[in-house]
Amino acid sequence: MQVRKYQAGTIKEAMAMVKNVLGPEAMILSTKKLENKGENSLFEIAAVPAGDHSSHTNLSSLGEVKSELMSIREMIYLLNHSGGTFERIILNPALTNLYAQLIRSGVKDHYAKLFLEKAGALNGVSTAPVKAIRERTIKAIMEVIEVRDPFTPRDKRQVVAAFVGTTGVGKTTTIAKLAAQLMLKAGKKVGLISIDNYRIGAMEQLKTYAHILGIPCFPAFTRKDLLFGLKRMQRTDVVLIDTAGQSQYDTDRIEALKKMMTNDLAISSHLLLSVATTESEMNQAALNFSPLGFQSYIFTKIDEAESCGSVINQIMRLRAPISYLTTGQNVPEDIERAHKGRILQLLLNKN
Ligand SMILES: Nc1nc2c(ncn2[C@@H]2O[C@H](COP(=O)(O)OP(=O)(O)O)[C@@H](O)[C@H]2O)c(=O)[nH]1
Ligand SMILES: [Mg+2]
Repeated sequence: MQVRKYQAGTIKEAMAMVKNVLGPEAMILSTKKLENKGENSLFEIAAVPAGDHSSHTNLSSLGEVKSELMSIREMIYLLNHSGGTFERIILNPALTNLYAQLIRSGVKDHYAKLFLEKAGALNGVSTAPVKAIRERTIKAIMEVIEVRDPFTPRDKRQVVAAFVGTTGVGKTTTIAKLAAQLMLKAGKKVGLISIDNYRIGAMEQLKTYAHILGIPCFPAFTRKDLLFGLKRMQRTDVVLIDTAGQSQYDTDRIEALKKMMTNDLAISSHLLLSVATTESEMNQAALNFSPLGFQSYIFTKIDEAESCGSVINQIMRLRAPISYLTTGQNVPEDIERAHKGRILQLLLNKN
């Protein structure tokens, strides 16, 4: 392995030198600021040409070494996408990697920066060991993630939960998965209601699932129907309410849905957001459905998403607990109760 060193007045210049000589696939081994007596600073990058870094490395440490290396291509990407944060942590390779993982997962730079700041990673020259700062950064991320399972309360009270979100996000499928899980794993008595206040005929799919599971399912075109259905299912443990026909752009319809469900009825709302959509669609849906006062997020289509940073961005923009994640089209398997560790894993490993 032939290590080469390049020096320049700024990290960017040094990086450009490495790129020109060794190519964009070259691997960075270290970056440091040299002690020099003059007024100008001097940076040094140590790198190896592409392909050279693995030739003499023993196999057991290869994975470890690889995860600490970063190609010039990635470094330049981060320099151009980080709004200044990257320059501040680049001299700390271990943190650079954590930061890079967050950015590659789609976490917005200002949130990534906030976590690093909270961990004390951006306070000039830190004396704390890198491992401790890394742990503190992860802790800062964990602190903003709140998980809760609103469908299996400890006490005996009945849960009535409406699933809201834009058409196609996975409401009906998620209700079917959850109904099955609650019945089979938690031994709950479950009932279903389908609110279809615009008579778009979205009932059949839910009815089919109810039939397979052998549980009651009532349609609700009006508030009166809804009250009737709830009354008939008084003895169930959980009533899951499907809502059809609202997209994030239909603010009037969302208002109408609110009118139908609120007042004296103790119905909680849960907002489904697809991780496979764009960040701005996700944000718009959350804002427009917020009059319903949703009590948890359910993030769907994790399996289709290239990365999961948008989950963190969303809870940073509008704080609410996460209850469930869905991971595929299979009913009832592809649903998971939200866990902090899993969300962190999605954030740091899935790129
Ligand atoms: N890949 C994937 N597809 C899903 C997931 N959840 C739902 N879908 C699919 O998304 C489509 C719309 O789902 P549906 O439940 O009808 O959405 P609704 O309009 O909100 O009721 C269906 O084809 C589902 O199979 C998921 O977690 N992953
Ligand atoms: Mg539906």
